[in-house]
Amino acid sequence: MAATSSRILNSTLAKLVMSAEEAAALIQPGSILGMSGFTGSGYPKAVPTALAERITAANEKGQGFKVSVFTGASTGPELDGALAIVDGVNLRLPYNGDGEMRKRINNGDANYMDIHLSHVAQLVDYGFLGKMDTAIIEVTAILEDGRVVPSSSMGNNTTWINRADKIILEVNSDQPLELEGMHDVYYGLGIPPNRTPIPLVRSDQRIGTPYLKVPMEKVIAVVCTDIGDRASPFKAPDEASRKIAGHIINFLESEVKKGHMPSTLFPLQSGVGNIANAVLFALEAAPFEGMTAYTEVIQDGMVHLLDKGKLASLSATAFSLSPEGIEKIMPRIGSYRNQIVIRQQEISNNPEIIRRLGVLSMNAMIEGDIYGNVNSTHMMGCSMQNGIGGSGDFTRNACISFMMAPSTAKGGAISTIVPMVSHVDHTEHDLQVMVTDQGLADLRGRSPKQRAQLIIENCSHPDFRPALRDYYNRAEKLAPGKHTPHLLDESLSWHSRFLRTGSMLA
Ligand code: 0RQ
Repeated sequence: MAATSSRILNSTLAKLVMSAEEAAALIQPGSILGMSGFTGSGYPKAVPTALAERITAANEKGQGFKVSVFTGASTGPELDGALAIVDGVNLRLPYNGDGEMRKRINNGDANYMDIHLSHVAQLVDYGFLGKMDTAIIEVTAILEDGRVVPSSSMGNNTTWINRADKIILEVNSDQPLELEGMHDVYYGLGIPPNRTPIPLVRSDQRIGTPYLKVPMEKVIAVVCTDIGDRASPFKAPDEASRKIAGHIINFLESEVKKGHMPSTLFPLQSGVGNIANAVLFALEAAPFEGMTAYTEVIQDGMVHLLDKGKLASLSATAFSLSPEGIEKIMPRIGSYRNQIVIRQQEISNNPEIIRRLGVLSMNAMIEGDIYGNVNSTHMMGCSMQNGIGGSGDFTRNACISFMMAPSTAKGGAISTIVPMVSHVDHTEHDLQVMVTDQGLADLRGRSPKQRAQLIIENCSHPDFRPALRDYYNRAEKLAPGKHTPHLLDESLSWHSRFLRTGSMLA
């Protein structure tokens, strides 16, 4: 007998409560599954794990069983990890941070489509990615009238619920009931030619309803669980991250002095990881008050700024807290209800809104080149790290977009500033500022050659700077075109040297 939950108040849906194994038995091989989840929060846990067991049993009998998995962004070990280990994934999109899944993607066993987070819902809405069979959505509670309280992320839930033939709800009693009222679910997005402007003109504005509308006739199972979200441990900012944060704060101060923006700044977007958190913590001591955020994920640093009274409001599509953050913040999450809005990612990452609000975007890169092209996703041009995520949505459309990295990686063997990036996610046309621990290059209003000199002098590590200067000077003399001078036989030689010798140093 499956466990029931006091969180399922609707009598029709309460009758559909079953075990995760029974629900997983309703999923057919070859299905396209739309799952909730974004940066390790709000993803279904019990059903994907049970599905992985079912896939194992099918494989043992020699019956091939794979599914395609669409999510909001990264999930956790019970979903991506479990399905990857049993080799159960045909196509995965749009973003992954799980190590087991990464292995299958990079050894060629799983197909992975790395796409802008703002594109996912519309590609499914347009019907370009095939028919979605089943949506598996984690929720906090089901109200008496059937309205559903979303969980710790929104991601693509509205689209999956609309587009899938069948729906499985996972009601997670680990999610605080106080999440009720924090979400803003917008149902006004149509598809062309009937789209109208999204009426959001302030980052803290609410334009929808706090609840998910779930057509009851499509629900085939309700599963109860109490498994907690994956939480990534928080690393205290290292020296490089602190220096990067310092350069950005100085730059923002000078932008305010020049009158380019008010002292509240424009709404902030901050990516994931160590550097992003370091910038957020550094903003505490910076002379900006009443800041706002229009971003994707709520890391510990964002909530810290709210607590310190520096940040007035925060709009995102998901929480992505450390274990300590979950312990400290989730029990009193209700007290943030007037300051935090959780939106679907079609809105949080929407180019129209990002451009309208004049967002300041700050994202980490793997490497950048002397002309300002950026690689956010690929190691040595071939292996997928995580994915582009929302970095492209924000970098292309922000008022000022920052790309940040330590100037070296792998203990100094790799320069993150290279002659030519080994994969391009963000082009020289997209970003305005490149920053490393060495310094900041303001690329606005500069030609490629001016950018190259700035990036080499301000951002590259002194161990690699002479070689970059040498490359650039020779390219300027010898390249057939002088607009973006390159030596094509040599431009990727730094990467091939690393692959051959373990170091980019000559
Ligand atoms: O490898 O773990 O084996 O040591 O790359 O590097 O320095 O720990 O950086 O965790 O902040 O991730 C760009 C990947 C940075 C991330 C990226 C190696 C390095 C290490 C990780 P090890 P760090 P972070 C909002 C925005 C795209 C999505 C995005 C990312 C590993 O920020 O996925 O921005 N961004 N979304 O040693 C080879 C180089 C290297 C390198 C670092 N140049 N060459 N290896 N490494 N630089 C959120 C969402 O969209 C959901």
